Amino acid sequence: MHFSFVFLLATAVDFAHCIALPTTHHHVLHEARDGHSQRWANIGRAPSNSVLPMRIGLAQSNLDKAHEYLNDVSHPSSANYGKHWTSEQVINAFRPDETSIETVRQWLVDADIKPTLSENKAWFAFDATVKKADSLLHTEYYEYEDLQTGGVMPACERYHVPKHVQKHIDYITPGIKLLAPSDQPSASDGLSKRQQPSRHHGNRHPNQHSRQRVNYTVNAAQSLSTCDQAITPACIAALYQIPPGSLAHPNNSMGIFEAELQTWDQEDLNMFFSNFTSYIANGTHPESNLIDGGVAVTNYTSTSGGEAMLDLELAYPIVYPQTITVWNYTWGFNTLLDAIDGSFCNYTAFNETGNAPGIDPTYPDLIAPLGYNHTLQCGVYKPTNVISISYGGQEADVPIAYQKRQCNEYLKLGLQGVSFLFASGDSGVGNYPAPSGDDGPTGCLGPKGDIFNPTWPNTCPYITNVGATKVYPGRSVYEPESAAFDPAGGIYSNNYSSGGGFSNIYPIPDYQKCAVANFFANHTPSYPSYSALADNASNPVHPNVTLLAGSTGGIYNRIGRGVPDVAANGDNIAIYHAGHFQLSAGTSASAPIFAAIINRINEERLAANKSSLGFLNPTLYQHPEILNDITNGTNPGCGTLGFEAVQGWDPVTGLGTANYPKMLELFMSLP
Ligand SMILES: *[C@@H]1O[C@H](CO)[C@@H](O)[C@H](O)[C@H]1NC(C)=O
Ligand SMILES: *[C@@H]1O[C@H](CO)[C@@H](O)[C@H](O)[C@H]1NC(C)=O
Ligand SMILES: *[C@@H]1O[C@H](CO)[C@@H](O)[C@H](O)[C@H]1NC(C)=O
Ligand SMILES: *[C@@H]1O[C@H](CO)[C@@H](O)[C@H](O)[C@H]1NC(C)=O
Ligand SMILES: *[C@@H]1O[C@H](CO)[C@@H](O)[C@H](O)[C@H]1NC(C)=O
Ligand SMILES: *[C@@H]1O[C@H](CO)[C@@H](O)[C@H](O)[C@H]1NC(C)=O
Ligand SMILES: *[C@@H]1O[C@H](CO)[C@@H](O)[C@H](O)[C@H]1NC(C)=O
Ligand SMILES: *[C@@H]1O[C@H](CO)[C@@H](O)[C@H](O)[C@H]1NC(C)=O
Ligand SMILES: *[C@@H]1O[C@H](CO)[C@@H](O)[C@H](O)[C@H]1NC(C)=O
Ligand SMILES: *[C@@H]1O[C@H](CO)[C@@H](O)[C@H](O)[C@H]1NC(C)=O
Ligand SMILES: *[C@@H]1O[C@H](CO)[C@@H](O)[C@H](O)[C@H]1NC(C)=O
Ligand SMILES: CC(=O)N[C@H]1CO[C@H](CO)[C@@H](O)[C@@H]1O
Repeated sequence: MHFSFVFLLATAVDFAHCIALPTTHHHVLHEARDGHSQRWANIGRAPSNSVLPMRIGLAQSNLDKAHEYLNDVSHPSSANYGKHWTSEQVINAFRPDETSIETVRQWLVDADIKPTLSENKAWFAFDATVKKADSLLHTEYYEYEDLQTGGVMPACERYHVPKHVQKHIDYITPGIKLLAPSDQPSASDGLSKRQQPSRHHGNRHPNQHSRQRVNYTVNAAQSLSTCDQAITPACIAALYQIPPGSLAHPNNSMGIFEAELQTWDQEDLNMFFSNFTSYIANGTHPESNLIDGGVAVTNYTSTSGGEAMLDLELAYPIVYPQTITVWNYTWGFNTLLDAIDGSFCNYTAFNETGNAPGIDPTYPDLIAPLGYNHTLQCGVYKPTNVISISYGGQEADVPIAYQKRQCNEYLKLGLQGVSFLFASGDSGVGNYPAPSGDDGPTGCLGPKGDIFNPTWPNTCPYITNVGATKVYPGRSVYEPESAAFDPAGGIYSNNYSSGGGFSNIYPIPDYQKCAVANFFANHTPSYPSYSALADNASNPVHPNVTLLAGSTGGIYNRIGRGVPDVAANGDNIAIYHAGHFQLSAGTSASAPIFAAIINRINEERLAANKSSLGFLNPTLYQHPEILNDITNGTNPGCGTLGFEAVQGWDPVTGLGTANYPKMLELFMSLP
């Protein structure tokens, strides 16, 4: 168990001489929480003299231009295609402007607070007693106990800031967030493995009791005639026409993200290589970039992670002889982003914590028995050109400001030439029903539990999302695949269905407008819809879909960013894990497959002295002909069949699966 927050014992600034505070009518609501968490118990008012380490994140400048900047280096018809920025250029382009800094400083100084501005001018920090914070933000701080871990953290239901200050503030911590750091698939922490989530009740020891996947007997590892039963590396190479790799540029190791409790096992890898890919040397293993106490390798088979083994056994056959780098750390995407971009570290935090208390782990962790008791790692690694991530949660369970701040960071890394590929989710248009998911008995939203529930961070427009396809029994690798659906494939006996749908936060990005318009024009879903977006100012609660859907009875949004962008196989995947052959499933498989293909294309571009690809979507949507369109299947959820895979883009399989020769030809033709 570890806490994300502890009360400071230090003495606070002396507030004995407070001047009069602004009156309520000048204040406006900045953030409010939807009180549905069953995980946290309000255990009473926070003691008025305890000290809160307050952080005020300032609104960044030029964010309105950010999309344009990104497009300039990633749109195939731009003269600046591939001319990625340095991290210094990125920092300078977005630092908060002087007006924001001065307006917020003046507000605090008027309240008799002496704030410290962070080095990159992104944060004000100060210590305040609960009493002081209550009056500053016209709120009441309470203590909440995490019923799963026993951790206690302060938070409020809502807080207010002066009207003239509001637009200069991103968000304030501690604030409305009550997101636990260590229990994986809980929606209240927003992070779960896409493939076989298992519940780790607040400890750091492997405790996997996920559903055992189907065992599998290898009989013809190189044969393409059994790909309808088991997807082997040979099947994947045939499906996407990927030739054997031969290049290994020193700066093109493929990045894969693994969160806590995911170890890889050398003996498992050796057995897999020996049976399926004899061209990969026995003993081949990833390099580990250990973040904040992540631990590298184990040879103890029973604790190796299904997610890590799946990711590695899919990516190696495609990228070899290139290496793989595992970004290993305990929890949260922000810690990864901190480690590969030091400016993000300072941007989201100040001094020792670096991140949002309550959402991200706090380091040094002096409470957990095996906690990482050093400072947060900032900018210690250079990001890999490609990062594959098979973890996520639901958009409805993560505060809007937090999501947007993190989404901006994906944009900034895209500007620097990094491609992020995320698994789109395994529960179709909704979440899994409780208890597997944390969004109630249906896993869907609204008072009737019938509104589609898109995934996080997938709706962020600056990442590439990968949905899942499958080869149905009796079909061959030379026929088009279908959207993945497998009643036997989900966790806790739930159906497994490829994640897809529309954001309630982000509008449809430019690069996707035609594709989505075509989908609605030619294949209008039969369900009622609504057209609304949540934003911080008018609707500070996280996407309150009741409010968004209004009284239309609509169950999905017509004006939100569509997910996924592309697809790759994700059912009946042959792996070797925990000492035996198994079949695995999930968009967890799809992301590393597509990411490995992108890594191969980068390999060729680097060999030709070109840049890495960076943000992929503008090119993919401009050139759908480089993908195999998937037109069969649906992604059930929320008591419906979900959306349909149709001709052109759809919210089930996106633009389709990779056609490696066509992708290579197009991307090599770009500057
Ligand atoms: C969402 O909006 C509805 C309608 O305005 C309101 O009744 C409900 O309380 C809101 N939900 C939350 C959790 O704020
Ligand atoms: C931040 O850290 C510096 C040095 O470690 C210290 O002097 C300063 O008081 C800290 N500020 C806050 C707001 O914690
Ligand atoms: C798969 O095989 C292993 C080892 O032979 C065995 O322990 C496990 O129970 C089997 N699982 C199933 C679902 O048959
Ligand atoms: C790899 O990157 C390093 C530092 O970023 C650079 O100095 C080196 O020249 C690169 N290597 C090649 C072969 O491009
Ligand atoms: C990542 O680090 C954790 C400890 O934080 C360790 O248990 C796990 O084995 C590591 N995973 C990988 C893939 O190296
Ligand atoms: C891999 O090499 C190790 C040590 O050299 C050996 O013990 C093991 O049997 C080999 N594994 C396979 C699958 O060939
Ligand atoms: C397995 O790991 C232990 C330490 O964790 C080490 O002593 C042992 O030699 C390793 N075995 C193999 C086969 O690598
Ligand atoms: C982040 O801030 C810390 C402490 O203020 C500083 O030491 C470090 O250099 C900063 N890193 C970057 C990349 O700005
Ligand atoms: C950090 O943890 C290690 C191992 O658990 C322990 O030996 C060390 O004393 C700890 N250091 C601090 C400062 O707590
Ligand atoms: C799984 O999908 C089937 C349709 O194939 C449906 O009848 C069933 O209710 C679904 N089960 C769950 C738990 O959603
Ligand atoms: C199309 O998808 C359905 C399931 O939705 C499946 O039963 C059927 O076999 C698929 N057809 C082809 C040609 O793969
Ligand atoms: C079915 C099969 O080919 N199994 C082989 C997998 O690899 C191990 C190690 O090389 C062999 O012992 C098995 O025969």
